[in-house]
Amino acid sequence: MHSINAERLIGRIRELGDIGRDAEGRLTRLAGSANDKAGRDRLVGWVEAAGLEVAIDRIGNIFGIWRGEGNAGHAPLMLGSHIDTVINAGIYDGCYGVLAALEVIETLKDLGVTPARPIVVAAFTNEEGVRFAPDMLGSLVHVGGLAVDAALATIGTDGAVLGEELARIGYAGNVEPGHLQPHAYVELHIEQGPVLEREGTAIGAVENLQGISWQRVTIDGVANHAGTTPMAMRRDAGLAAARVGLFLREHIARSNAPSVATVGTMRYEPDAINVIPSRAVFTVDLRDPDEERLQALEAVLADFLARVAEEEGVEISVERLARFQPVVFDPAIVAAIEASARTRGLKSRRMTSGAGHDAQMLARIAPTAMIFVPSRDGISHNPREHTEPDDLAAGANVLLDVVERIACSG
Ligand code: HGY
Ligand code: MN
Ligand code: MN
Repeated sequence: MHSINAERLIGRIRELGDIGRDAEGRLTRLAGSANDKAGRDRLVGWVEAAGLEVAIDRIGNIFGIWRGEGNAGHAPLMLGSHIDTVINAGIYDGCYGVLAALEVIETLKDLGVTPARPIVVAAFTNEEGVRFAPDMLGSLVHVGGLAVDAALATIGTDGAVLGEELARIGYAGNVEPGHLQPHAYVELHIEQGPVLEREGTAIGAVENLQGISWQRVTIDGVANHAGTTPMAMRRDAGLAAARVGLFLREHIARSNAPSVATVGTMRYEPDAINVIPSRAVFTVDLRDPDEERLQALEAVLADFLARVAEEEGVEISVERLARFQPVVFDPAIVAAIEASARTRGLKSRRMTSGAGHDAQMLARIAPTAMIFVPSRDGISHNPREHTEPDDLAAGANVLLDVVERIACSG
């Protein structure tokens, strides 16, 4: 059994994790930002130093390609994830998968292995979707789920245009998206949830990933005086908005389903302490592993919004931001992950991914699966995000085994 260079991997995760911190030390590398550029530049430096061919496509996806001798005619095995982050992020989400993929390639090169097919490390643009919706945008374009010109025209939460931002940071590549059609795709990622740690399990063999529905809701009421307006006479957009999050939590609690709902952003206008809000703009993130249940939850939300509009005397409009169906991963790759864990004496379990990942898109065009490692306290999208070095190394070694089985067995 071969092993990756854990010190090199963890050193790079920490170095990349220091790129894009503000004066308070908060890490934020939103897609297309100057901080995103700084992270991208550091990654490209490592990829070039590893002797890989670098390709940047028109949506800014970064590919490090190891062609090897005599295997150019074969479809590549693709590895990867993303290096953009949420706001005030941890250092492992996405970055671990990209750097471990690079580490696996460098380990195989150091061993003098000649793979039977090219191996590619990908860093997809805007996986997080915090500034530009939808999330997984770069991989969605890569698999043909969204036309690149439409993606480049996406307007961010700050009014910026994605294509202009990519050009500004020097990552508006010239390669047509989808130029590399993978033989298979494997993504290593932190679990970002509590299951593996709670069970003392080192490796998650991810067999499916839940569906995602993102909507932006705008509620228009009437601004009025907070002191003089009787409660029964208000058309309070803020109150109407507040009812939505509460309703979703109570509905899901009653339904006893594994669905989750999150109101993650909320903006009031005029946003003044003594003015009844005339407008509320917020987002709703719904997820469920079952497509029918997710559709039913979307319908329940739509009915509730109609009821709130009636009861509160407000106008409500909804804009769809993202909608991805649940995906099932490739059983053979999942089995290869479990076989590697067994050989290495690591406990593993099959599981569903609660988070969205680029693998959700790649599964549309190639056999795909994911490997998870434990997250301390199940925390992610939070600076407290942490995975123990031994767990990081174990996950990367399992990725190495799966890569050797798929791409080096001839
Ligand atoms: O939203 C997600 O699940 C991912 O972090 N983009
Ligand atoms: Mn991620
Ligand atoms: Mn994330």
